[in-house]
Formats: sequence, C-alpha cells, structure tokens
Amino acid sequence: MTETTSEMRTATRTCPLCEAGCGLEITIARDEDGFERVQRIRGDMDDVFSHGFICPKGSTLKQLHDDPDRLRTPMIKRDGVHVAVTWVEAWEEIAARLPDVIDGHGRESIGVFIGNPGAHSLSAMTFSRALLTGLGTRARFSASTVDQMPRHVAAGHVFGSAVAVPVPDLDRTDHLVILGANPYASNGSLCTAPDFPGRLEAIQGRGGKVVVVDPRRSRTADHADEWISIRPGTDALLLAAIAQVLIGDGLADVGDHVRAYVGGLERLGSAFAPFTPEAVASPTGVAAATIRKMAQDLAAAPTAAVYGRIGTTTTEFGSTTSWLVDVVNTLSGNLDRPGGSMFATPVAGGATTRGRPGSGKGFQVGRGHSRVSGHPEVMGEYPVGSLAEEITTPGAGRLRALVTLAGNPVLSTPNSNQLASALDELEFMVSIDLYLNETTRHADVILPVPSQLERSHYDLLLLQFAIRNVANYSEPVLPLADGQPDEWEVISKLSLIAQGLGPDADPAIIDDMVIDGMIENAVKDEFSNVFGREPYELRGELDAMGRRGPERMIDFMLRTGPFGDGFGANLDGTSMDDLLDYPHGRDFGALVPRIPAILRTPTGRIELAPDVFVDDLGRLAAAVPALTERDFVLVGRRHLRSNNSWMHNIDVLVKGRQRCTLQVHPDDAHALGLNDGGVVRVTSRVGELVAPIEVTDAIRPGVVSLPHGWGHDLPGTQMRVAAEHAGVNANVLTDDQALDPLSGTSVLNGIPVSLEPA
Ligand SMILES: Nc1nc2c(c(=O)[nH]1)N[C@H]1C(S)=C(S)[C@@H](COP(=O)(O)OP(=O)(O)OC[C@H]3O[C@@H](n4cnc5c(=O)[nH]c(N)nc54)[C@H](O)[C@@H]3O)O[C@H]1N2
Ligand SMILES: Nc1nc2c(c(=O)[nH]1)N[C@H]1C(S)=C(S)[C@@H](COP(=O)(O)OP(=O)(O)OC[C@H]3O[C@@H](n4cnc5c(=O)[nH]c(N)nc54)[C@H](O)[C@@H]3O)O[C@H]1N2
Ligand code: SF4
Ligand SMILES: [Mo]
Repeated sequence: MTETTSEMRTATRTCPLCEAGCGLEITIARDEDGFERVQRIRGDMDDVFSHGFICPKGSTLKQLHDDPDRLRTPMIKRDGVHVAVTWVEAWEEIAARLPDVIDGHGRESIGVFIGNPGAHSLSAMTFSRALLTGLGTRARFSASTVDQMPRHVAAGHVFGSAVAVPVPDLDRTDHLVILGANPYASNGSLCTAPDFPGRLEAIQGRGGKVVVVDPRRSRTADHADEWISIRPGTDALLLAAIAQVLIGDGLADVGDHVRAYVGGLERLGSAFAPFTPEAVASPTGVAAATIRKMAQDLAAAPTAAVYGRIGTTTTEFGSTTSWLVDVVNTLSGNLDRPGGSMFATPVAGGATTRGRPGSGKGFQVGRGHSRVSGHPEVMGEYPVGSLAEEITTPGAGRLRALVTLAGNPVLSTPNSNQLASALDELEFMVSIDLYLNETTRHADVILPVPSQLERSHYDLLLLQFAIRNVANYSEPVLPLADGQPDEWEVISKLSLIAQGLGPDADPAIIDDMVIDGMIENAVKDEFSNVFGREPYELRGELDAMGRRGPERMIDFMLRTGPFGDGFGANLDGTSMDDLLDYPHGRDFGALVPRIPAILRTPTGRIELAPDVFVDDLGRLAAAVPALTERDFVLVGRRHLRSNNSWMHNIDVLVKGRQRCTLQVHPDDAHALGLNDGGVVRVTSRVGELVAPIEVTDAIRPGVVSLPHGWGHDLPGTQMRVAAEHAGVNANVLTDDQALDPLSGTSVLNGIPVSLEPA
C-alpha cells in the first residue's frame, strides 16, 4: 500500500526475513533520473501486530536490494566458472540438459531441496508444490529435517494434523517455560509474535514468571526470572519427570474444557513412572527439587504454557520431546485455553480450517522409505542428512540431478563437507537463489529471484503459528527489474520444462492449473463457504479482479477462509480487496479455543499417548548412559544480527566483533589450556575445524557452542563481504548419521566433540 507525495512516497511491508513478520515503513524517493530508491526503512508504528517493533535486520532490506553481489541475471557454469547469461540462454540450457537426466535415469534420479526462505517467500509457498509435481520425484528434502519436523510429527500423531501446532498464548499467560529457544536473538519460531522480547517482559510486568531451560545463559535466560541449565539432549527426560510429578502427585487435571476429548490418559501414569525427578536429575543435570518445583508451578499458575524450540527439536529425541511439551501443557490444564497453549485460526490457507472439523484421516509416516538407509518418509520428504548418500551410493534410483530452492545446504546441513563433494558428482544441478554462494557454486544453472522489495508478501505459513489471528498483505515496494521474472514464474517455468514443455513454456499454464485445483477442492468440500458453487463462476469472479499468480490464490484463500466473504456468502468477510484497505494489517483478534474442531484424528480425540511416543520412552531410558558419558558436547546458537547462512553479505550486519566463536566455560578452558581470543581444534566423528575461542561463564561446563551458517571462505562464490567475515562452518562437525528416527531430523544440538589447543 502506497501513499504518494511529489517525489517521496511511503510504503508498508511485512518483513520476510524471520518468523516475527514485523511491519516495516519504507520511504522511497525518486532521484533526478526518475529512479526510485529506498531512503529509509523503519518499524511501522501502526502495524496491528508489531506496533513499530523492528530488529537490526529489518532495515537491511535496502542493503540487500542494493547489494552488488545479489544476482541480477541467470548464471551458467562453463568450464568450472559461473558466467552471466540471459534468461533465454538459461532456460535453453535447462531444457537441453534436464530431460536427458530424466530420460537416462528416470524422474526418481532428481532430488529437490527447499530451504528456509521458501517458507518466507509467497511465490515459493504457493508454487513449490507445482515444482515437485512437475519434477515428478519423491526424492524431496527440505530444511524441515534440520529444524521443526519433530514438532509436526508430534502434532500429527496427537491432533491428527501436522500443522495443528499449539503456540504459547504469550499475551495472556501467567507462567511461561521456554526450552531450547532464545527469542531475544531469534525473535521466535513456530510462534509468530513480533517483539517476542517485549511480550516476555510484559508477562513479568503483569506479575507472571518466565523460566528458561537452556545449557547456555542466553539473552532470554538472562532476562528470565529463572535460568535452568540443562545437559544438552535431555529435555525429554526433564519433561517426562515433570509429567511424572503431575500425575504421581495428583496435580494433573486436563480441565473440563477438553476432558471429553482427551484419549490415552490412563496409559501415561505407568509410562512415566520410571522417570522420577530423582532418576533424571543426574542425566539432565537439573536437581530433583527444581524439577518438582517446575511441575508444581505449572499446576499452580492460573495459566501456564510450555514452549520448546530448536534446542529441543534438533536432538535425538526431538519428536518425543515435542510430544512431551504437549503432554505437560495438557496435564497442567493449559491446552487450548487462553493463557495456555493454543491454536491459531489462520485467516488464509490453513489446513486445519478446511474439511470436516473434529476428525479426519489422521497422520501417517513411512509411505515410502529412502533408498540407501531406509528412512521412513515424513510429510512427503526424507531426512536431508541422507541427501549426500543418495547422491553417492550407486544403484537404481541414485540421485543424478538436484534442484535447490532458497536453500544453502552446504552450510546448513550436517556433515557438510561430505555433501559438498557429493554435489560435484551430480550430472546436473539447478539453483533458484539470490546469490552465488557455498551451495549454488555447485549449480550448472542459477536462476535469480527478485529482491525482497520487488515482490509481494503474505505470511501464508507462519501466520498459522501466530499468537493472534492476523492477516497482512504487502504489495511489492519496487517494480521488478527489467527482464526479471517473478519467483513464481521462475518456479513454474522450471516445472514445465521438467514436464517436457520446453524453454518457451508459459508459466501461466501452471498458475491456472493450481487455482483451478484449489477451486475444485473447495467447491467439493461440504464445510467450505463455497460448497456446491460453480467453479467457472468463482474463477470468473476472481479473474475479474485482474490478479494472477500468488495474488489470485491469496484472494481465493482469504475469501474461502474462516473469515472470508465466501464470494458473497458473508458480506462482511475478508478478501484481497478488503486487505488492501488495511495497509497495516487486519487484526482478527486473540486466539480462540479450537478443540474439538481442529482435531483430525480418526477417533476425533486428542491422542495423548500414541504408541510411537510411549514406545520411544524405552529408547529414551536406554540412551541415558550415552547421553551422560560424553566429554564435550556441541550446541548451536543464534545472533540477532545474523540470519542462518545468507545475510552475511550485508556489511552493517557483520561488521564489528567476530560472532562466529566457540563458547567455552572458564573451567573447561582452564583445564584444557585454552585462552579467550585464542583458537581451538574441535573434532567430531565426521570432521574437524579450528575456531576462535570465547571464554564465558554463560555456558554450562562440558558444553561448547558454535553458531551455524558461517564458513564463507569456499572458492567459487561471489559474496565479497561474507568472505571477509568468513567464520567457520559448524556443520562440518555435525553428523549426518545422527538423527531423530521418528522425524528424520538431524541432531544439531548435543554433538559429541573433543577439543585441543590449536
Ligand atoms: N548446526 C546447525 N545447523 C543448522 C541449524 C542450527 O541451529 N545448527 N539451524 C537449521 C535451521 S533451523 C534452518 S531453517 C536451516 C536453514 O538453512 P537453509 O534452509 O539452507 O537456509 P539459509 O541458510 O537461510 O539459506 C537460504 C538460501 O536461500 C537464498 N534465498 C534467500 N531468500 C530467498 C528467496 O526469497 N528465494 C530464493 N529462491 N532464495 C532465497 C539465500 O541466498 C541462501 O542461499 O539451517 C539449519 N542448520
Ligand atoms: N537473528 C536470527 N534470528 C533467527 C534465525 C537466525 O539465524 N538469526 N534463524 C531463524 C530460524 S530458521 C529458526 S528455526 C529460529 C530458531 O529460533 P530458536 O529456537 O529461538 O533458536 P536459537 O536462537 O538458536 O535458540 C536455541 C537455544 O537452544 C539452546 N539449546 C541447545 N541445545 C539445547 C538442549 O539440548 N536443550 C535445551 N533446552 N536448549 C538447548 C541453545 O543454547 C540456544 O540458546 O530462529 C529464526 N530466527
Ligand atoms: S524481527 Fe527483524 S528480521 Fe524478524 S521480521 Fe522483525 S525486523 Fe524482520
Ligand atoms: Mo529454521
């Protein structure tokens, strides 16, 4: 939405860099040559969700747009060197080579990796399915298996839908327990809440309490009322013991509001019986009395919520830990009530607002198995930790081509040296990306996408995990550069070429197919507000608005969503036209209880004790010796001025003190003869590196921490600023074989390592 004066205008836009989705106010000036340039970016004070909050990254959308290293033309690798080419040449190259791989080795020989910004790009969210369909392969990988997949697996088994993910009701809770998250740095994840820190301080301001469980005294822990230092990888034990106390001491009460829907309660008493606070105190490193107190506080607080994030999911017991978070929230009476752990009602595109409410097909995994290690399929994908072996292991179905979309797996996935050399064995690789970086340097063709300011935005995915029901659509701030297709057009064209339609195929074909498919499904859904309508009529009404691509889809999703106008069925309902009247977003209110309607389990119940997790408690108990006998374990961390692997080419963010350091406790440093500012050799089962040492008492003895996303000193890249602040790649140390078997998610926190002075 734009307001224009003579030579300056102001636009508002949602920041797409992280899950907080802050509203930005962007001032644009026209220079003498008629070019529009961004002058200033600041927080949008009128944004209905972020109220002016912004972090140091938000304003750097300008620097990102202006970055001379950001790719403006496609690149083709010729004789080992990337050269700029025209779009026509790029499409012809792909049309000449991709079909050869398909003809020679079949569609299963093409792998796909979709990275994190794919969840922040409206084009990728609305068109990546079409890419997967067009490629016709089941060899699908994504950042989910280095991130939140365990959370989906728990939601799937317990509530019947992988996206029925409860979030802590931050604005109304009296007591919040945070495990393995540092929202002061990350601004929150799987809990969309701009100004997460401010909301935590507000809990304290109204007399509530914030408890942080983390092996590091993070900034969040520092601000909390209590920091509980835990041994990495043992949160499942801690939560099981809390559940044991709640049940054993008669404190458990799920509450009348959900009682009729909770199934499996009777199994939990015996399942948790072995996990007493006394039994888990030594392995977790948390005193039994502290654990009892945690349980008592959760039971006694008027409202309470437990929230677990990356430090709990990227562990050997990630899925079971996520389940235990739900178990404790339920047993303490806090599931689905204000101030507790609640579900969003997404305004657009929510899977839990479609179809029959209250029951469904439920959640399934293992509808296929990976070729080499036999990992079960989860949500249509395989563990990214197994990507390298799928490329290097000979035999039928071996991956011979790879498409990456918005991902940098060479820095972000485990045993990355192994993956980097595997990529060189591919016959063909295409990357859709903004940069020539550690991953895309392996690509035969790189297809650039518009800058973040040149495209529209709607947080289709992340608003499904928001702490308020909000809708916010942003128009592009700047027009597309000459000749640059929108990201959805790039994705669609690649899909069409993979289907054999050649380099001139029109992306509009996919666009029309996708919208027609959406309409078709909606009119057949007896619970939809357009049930029984004529598809061509709806299509006609949509097209009359003159929108295409993601805009037309969002319009449809808004109109058929829970607050939608239903194409006339609900005159007050929302639509794209309606949202355009709300440049600062439209607030649909605080979260409301959604049980039973949100449930999609076959029984129509909350499956609080599914076999998968109850059985996994046996594996957990058996792992205790291995979890405790380690010398040193490596965990990660994030910094406010960094964003995974790809914002390191922005000078204002990386300048100053080196942030890629190995944090070591003073006692450990002393014992090993390590000095602050020196360097240390870190070795794991799969690799080694030399990192700068930061001695700090903000970390638990026996634990060391290195952030991920660094290591920008590889040849063949084009990120000049990042190369000057290269840092080291933590994922040289993480182990591709170490994963949570229930979700295929890699262990990135709690990797056994040894240290020696270097
Ligand atoms: N050791 C360790 N490893 C980790 C983690 C950890 O905590 N510890 N965290 C993991 C987590 S949670 C995640 S999500 C992953 C992230 O890892 P990835 O999913 O690989 O994502 P990024 O590192 O953010 O790299 C994003 C890539 O997308 C490009 N890009 C940016 N915006 C766009 C866009 O709009 N469109 C397109 N097409 N490309 C774009 C960037 O140039 C870059 O190449 O890392 C994981 N790796
Ligand atoms: N500034 C910034 N913001 C980001 C990102 C970024 O790279 N930079 N990345 C974005 C992405 S993709 C994601 S997924 C989110 C992640 O958001 P968060 O989940 O908040 O991630 P972190 O900030 O890494 O915090 C994880 C914490 O877990 C702790 N930890 C490690 N191991 C364990 C353990 O075994 N148990 C417990 N209890 N704690 C443990 C670490 O010490 C760390 O403090 O952040 C997003 N936001
Ligand atoms: S916290 Fe920062 S990076 Fe995240 S959305 Fe807000 S301004 Fe953007
Ligand atoms: Mo992530």
